[in-house]
Amino acid sequence: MKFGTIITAGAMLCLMACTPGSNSDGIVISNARIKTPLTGKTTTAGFFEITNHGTVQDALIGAESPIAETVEIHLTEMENGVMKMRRQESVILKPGQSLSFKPGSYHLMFFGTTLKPEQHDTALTLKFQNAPDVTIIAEITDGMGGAHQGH
Ligand SMILES: [Cu+2]
Repeated sequence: MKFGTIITAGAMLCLMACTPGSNSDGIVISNARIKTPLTGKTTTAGFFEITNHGTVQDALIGAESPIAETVEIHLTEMENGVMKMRRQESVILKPGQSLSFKPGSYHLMFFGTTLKPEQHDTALTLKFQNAPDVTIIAEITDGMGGAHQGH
């Protein structure tokens, strides 16, 4: 019984730890996904989780992907009761800090997006102030409901 439990926990850990991309500086990115652009639109949003397992502060300073002409870092905030988003030059990652890029918070914005028919994933490269780039595979999905109204 106990053995089975341990195996299950190990398998779950693997699901979370074996797919993410990471670099030698201990920045780990997981659960990357990009919204399928709405029909006729070329702008969309992308999300992921990021953790700085390293011992020094770093910062996310940009992103790129073969599916988009440009990718920006955005932050959605409430301002006088209205949701607004602002482009961010960088996002600080303190040692040990985890950040969730998600609807209504930090997110990536893809402009000039073109997908091949039936394309289900794409490379996504994240750039850092100090650490080397990290390239991961992001899933392209529409199952994120209302993630980024206004685009
Ligand atoms: Cu945005």
